Amino acid sequence: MASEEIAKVDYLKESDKDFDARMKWWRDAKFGMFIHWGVYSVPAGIYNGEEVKGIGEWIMEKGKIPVEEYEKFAKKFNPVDFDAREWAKIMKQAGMKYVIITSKHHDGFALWDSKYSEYDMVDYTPFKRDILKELSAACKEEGISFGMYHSIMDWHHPQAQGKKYPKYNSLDSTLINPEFPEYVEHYMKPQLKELIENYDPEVLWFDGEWIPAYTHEMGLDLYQYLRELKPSLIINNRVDKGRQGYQGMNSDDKYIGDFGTPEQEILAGTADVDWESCMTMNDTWGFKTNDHNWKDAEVLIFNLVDVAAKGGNYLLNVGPTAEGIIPVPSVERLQKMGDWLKINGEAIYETEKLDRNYKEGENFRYIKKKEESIYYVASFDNTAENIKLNYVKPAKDSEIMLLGYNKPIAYTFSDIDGLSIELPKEAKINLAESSAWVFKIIGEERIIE
Ligand code: FHN
Repeated sequence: MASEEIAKVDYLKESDKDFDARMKWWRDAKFGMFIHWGVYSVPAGIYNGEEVKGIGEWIMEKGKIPVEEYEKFAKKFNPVDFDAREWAKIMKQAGMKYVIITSKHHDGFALWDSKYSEYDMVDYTPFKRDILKELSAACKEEGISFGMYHSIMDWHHPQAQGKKYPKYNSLDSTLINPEFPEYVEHYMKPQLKELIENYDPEVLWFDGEWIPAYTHEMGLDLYQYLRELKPSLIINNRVDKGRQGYQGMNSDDKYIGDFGTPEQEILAGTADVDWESCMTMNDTWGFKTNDHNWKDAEVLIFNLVDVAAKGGNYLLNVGPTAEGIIPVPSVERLQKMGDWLKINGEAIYETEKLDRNYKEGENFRYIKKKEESIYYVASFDNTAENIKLNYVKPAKDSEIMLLGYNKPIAYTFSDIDGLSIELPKEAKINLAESSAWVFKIIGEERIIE
């Protein structure tokens, strides 16, 4: 091989060993923050005095707002209260280990200072600051891995689904802009290159891949291109065309992508591939003034535990306001999750699913510590006097602990009756607030044929 030819690595054929090494931090992290933030937070669900139905970041499409009209919102986007350090502290306190923020959503607006477009935070708005530069630096300071969501669909760019095509409805199967390959090669890929070079993301989270103009071949090419730019980069399955709708998993191994992306739902069971469930706290990704349908913190904690027991990651969304504030109801829920994780985080981080059973009935979830014979059982019904468990066997003479309670818990075990744990009354007092109690058991998984 000529010395000047560097051996090209084929990242589409990565070894399991290299893949596992690259995914390790992400698998251990378990819990991340999704941030949908952009021009759509300015109208915040309302256009011409009318409530526009649907998710807030789709207001341009759902409200049939012409590009020239929508650009006026960009001219008003001035998040004077944005404080990247404050956001990073909220993530840290919540126990979130990584963040995925929209660099560019379907509306085509860039949250960074792009040299390929004036339609960006620095050149187009009165704010004139590079959001991604400030947030990536703040996350690095807090030890939070930084990632970006990037839409393949673009309702602004004339070579994509923008101006030239007044009907930019991405769901219109006849809408294939003949110039889209130009957009991919001379706009999307250069913008992605500057994002990688300037903000050093650990994850790229693609979306909008469903448009007919985008092909499987483009997906394979884009994945290889990005891994060559940054070999350690982790890229979701929406870089390609294999996702099965909101269920989020690839329909076939031929499609590329490092993890599946169930959306607004959790897999019904476990999977043999990596996956991450992304969800909103209310009903919208981008901020909407009138969406107050917030999930309780108990539901969010249950989701986190359920996802971890099934071997996945949980990506929980916040939609900041046009002023740059993460809504108070979101912050309140994240604080409660962080408080729960301060006591029970060892049962979530650096864990994996059991070989056979991830749950028992509806109120118990089993989770195993990686590379250790430690099993956690999360109990969502703490009214009972004692708990019967069949899928874990304590090591002989070992102690069973209840996280957050300082005394060993009384139990009995037999090969016939399984494990029976008594719930101490004073524990109920100590942990009354907690929505999920976690028992820590040294032992082994008990397989019942
Ligand atoms: O169209 C997007 C939507 O705006 C949002 O970004 C979600 C969250 O990932 N993904 C797409 C809908 O499937």
